[in-house]
Amino acid sequence: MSQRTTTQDAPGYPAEYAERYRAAGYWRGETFGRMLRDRAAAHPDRIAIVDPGSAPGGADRRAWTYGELDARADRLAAGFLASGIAKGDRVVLQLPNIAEFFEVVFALFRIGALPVFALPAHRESEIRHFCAFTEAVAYVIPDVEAGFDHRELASKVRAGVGTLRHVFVVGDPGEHTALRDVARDPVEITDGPRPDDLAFLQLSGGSTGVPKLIPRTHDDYIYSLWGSNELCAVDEHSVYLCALPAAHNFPLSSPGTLGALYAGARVVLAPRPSPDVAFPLIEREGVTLTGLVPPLALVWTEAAAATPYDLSSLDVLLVGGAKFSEEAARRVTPALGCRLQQVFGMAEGLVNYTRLDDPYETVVTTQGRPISPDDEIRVVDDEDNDLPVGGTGHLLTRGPYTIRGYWRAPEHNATAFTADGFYRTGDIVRQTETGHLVVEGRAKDQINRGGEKVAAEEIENHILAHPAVHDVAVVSMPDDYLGERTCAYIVLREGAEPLKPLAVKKFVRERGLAAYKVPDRVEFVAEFPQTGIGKVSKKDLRAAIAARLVTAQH
Ligand code: AMP
Ligand code: DBH
Repeated sequence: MSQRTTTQDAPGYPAEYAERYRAAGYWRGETFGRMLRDRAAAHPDRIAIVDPGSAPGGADRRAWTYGELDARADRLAAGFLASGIAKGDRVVLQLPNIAEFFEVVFALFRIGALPVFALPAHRESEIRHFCAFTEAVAYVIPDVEAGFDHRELASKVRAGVGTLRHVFVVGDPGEHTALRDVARDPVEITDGPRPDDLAFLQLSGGSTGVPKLIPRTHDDYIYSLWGSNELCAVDEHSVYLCALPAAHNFPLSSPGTLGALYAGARVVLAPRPSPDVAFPLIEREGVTLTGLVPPLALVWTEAAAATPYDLSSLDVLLVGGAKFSEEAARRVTPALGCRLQQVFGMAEGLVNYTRLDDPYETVVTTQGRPISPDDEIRVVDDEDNDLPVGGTGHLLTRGPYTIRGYWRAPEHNATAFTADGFYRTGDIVRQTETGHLVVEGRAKDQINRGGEKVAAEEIENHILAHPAVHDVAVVSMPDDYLGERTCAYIVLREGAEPLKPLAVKKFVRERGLAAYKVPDRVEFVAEFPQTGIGKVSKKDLRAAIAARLVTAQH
């Protein structure tokens, strides 16, 4: 098979590595389109996707078999092709946890068009960037979701992005095209994607002004799926509850909905992750595993004590996306009666799991070890010198499902990767004798709000656009529930009218940002503390806000 070489869009895997990963059996030469076809041929009548709907009593529950999902993907792929969507085109996808998510994704996979996985929370600023930067030809949305009309947003974005020819709407299309009208009689696709072609663009939580796009291939991502399935005991009898937003890398692939489909298992879509929605689904659908971020895991363990629902089918709860405290981790099994698996992953690649047969102490005190024997891990000091085992330092990684560079970001890639292709994760870790990683902190300029990543620079750029603002620094502040929240420190312009914190929050919201990026707290100061060489000392700002929060509690 020929090798997908480095393109102008993104660096690929060097040939010697690609050969090695194939020879080791990690890259199986599969594509997502082929994968679904094979499963549908092997067990057409098995249920693939359960969408519980929103009507009381489950009146609009939908259950699609593998055969049905396969046929739907074929018909929609034919419709997309007829609309002029071609191999390599980008399509921004912003759907909630509904069955159509999978119909669209597999239709695009079949053509070789690349879904760009926006989150339901994203708003005009992010969506415009994704559409413009990727030169997307289509944008797929729900009509109204969580009270927000995505069609209006789509109209605005479409007016400003020349490449965007189509807006497909699940539900009432308004001035756009109804997704249900797109499907056509299936056509044979002869030039679909190859296993080493890109499958989609995933989003990075990032640490820069705009979110970076992560190019993943069929080969590499599919390895992360079956590798995860083996470690999480996912097989055809599993029932995976997708409680987090389906587009996020964690519920998509660790082992997630796509891992479950790879295994021929059943995916159940939760419209919301709260216990009042998820617990009845666990009982009714016989859910065996799911994944949650730490704040939700806490809510579940508290709610389980008083729930009337039978959660006994739940076998494994994966928790990741942000650091899960040891104290909280110890509560999971007693409260929910299931096993805990910690997962420390990133959309750029590397995923670590505690193993189901690890000693309990390891499960509650570490964030796991890599999926693959060929995941290379380095823990280094500030000068990239390797530290002895047990030392705390920067995590660098390279391996069979970790990207070698972001999409169309050569300048950023020059610093985000080492010359020999290791990804600088920005995480500060320690590795135990057993190879398990413990996340000790973060070097990247990012706030991890209970699994939702906020790049400080992105928010700073928006706040700087306010005419009264001279300078701004966004930092994390400790929070019992989310782990961290965001605090924006602002220096006002000389002579500017005083601003209220609420006005700053409103300003950011009105610039069209996802709600989780609006600063939780705003502080005004005369000047910023500085480091030795005169840079803003975010370390001192973090310490200052943490101290104020402690004082406020007493
Ligand atoms: P992203 O690159 O946006 O996919 O976000 C991945 C980042 O989330 C990692 O680099 C970590 O900073 C963080 N993360 C994910 N899982 C965990 C975890 N279990 N513990 C601590 N941090 C985590
Ligand atoms: O936070 C993440 O991005 C993440 C967490 C757990 C992830 O991408 C994953 C597992 O695959």
